[in-house]
Amino acid sequence: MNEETILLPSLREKEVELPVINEDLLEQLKAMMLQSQQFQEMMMMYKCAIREVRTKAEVLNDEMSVRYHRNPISSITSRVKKPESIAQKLYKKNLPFTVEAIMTNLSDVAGVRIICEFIDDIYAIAAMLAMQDDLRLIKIKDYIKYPKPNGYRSYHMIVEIPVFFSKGKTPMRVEIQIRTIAMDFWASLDHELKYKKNIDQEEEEAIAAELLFCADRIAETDRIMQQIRMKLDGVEEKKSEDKSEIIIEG
Ligand code: 0O2
Repeated sequence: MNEETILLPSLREKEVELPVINEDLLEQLKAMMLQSQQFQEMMMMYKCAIREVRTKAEVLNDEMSVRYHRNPISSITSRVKKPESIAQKLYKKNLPFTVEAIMTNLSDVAGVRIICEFIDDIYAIAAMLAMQDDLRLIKIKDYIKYPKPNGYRSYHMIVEIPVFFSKGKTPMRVEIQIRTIAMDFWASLDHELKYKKNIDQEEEEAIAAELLFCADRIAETDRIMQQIRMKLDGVEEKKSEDKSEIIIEG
């Protein structure tokens, strides 16, 4: 893995305040996007790219469930970014509000979230996806090895996947987030805090501190659960070895 593909924790400090788009302008942009045929087509293309990535993850899960008698993936969710979030991101990056700007510069319009039971499953799924030769790995952000200062943990991959449309093959970018059930549970509560309006700063800081405390406990629990999993796998392996050693006397 290239050094540059790992996001350095210092770059993720919360104090980096980004410009916030004015509500009226946001509504106008959203309406403009929704009326545009080109925008609708682009969103359809991203939805198709999501389907391709989901299928790849489902195939790996099916294969591993037959081979190892357990599902490494407990669930998969996906979404295309809302027009207002796309507009917000373009504005923050000082980019024009065009389909071309979106497709060239935004990597998370299509998002797939893969939820695993164990940390090792995250890395196994990520490696199995990365080695598929039709999938181009563009960027990795390992927020498990390098958690964000607020405690956020997840493994992010930006990939480019070819999708075959009537006009030909189009490479499409998809953001894949892979995390454990516990990390996902934490992230959904943290997400609520992020978007909570009318919360005073003192309370926000107190909740953020509690969330950070929980994130560390969750990481520790994930680690212990992984060790138990490995012990149980060891027991299973031993059992099947013992069975294969049975000598049938005639
Ligand atoms: P939403 O609503 O989930 O779409 P980039 O410009 O792409 O390099 P970006 O987008 O900040 O920078 O990339 P990063 O850090 O990989 O984050 C992308 C997504 O990860 C976010 O999308 C969230 O889904 C998730 N994420 C990142 N940090 C946090 C966090 O601290 N808490 C939670 N709950 N989720 C996080 P969006 O667009 O912010 O939101």
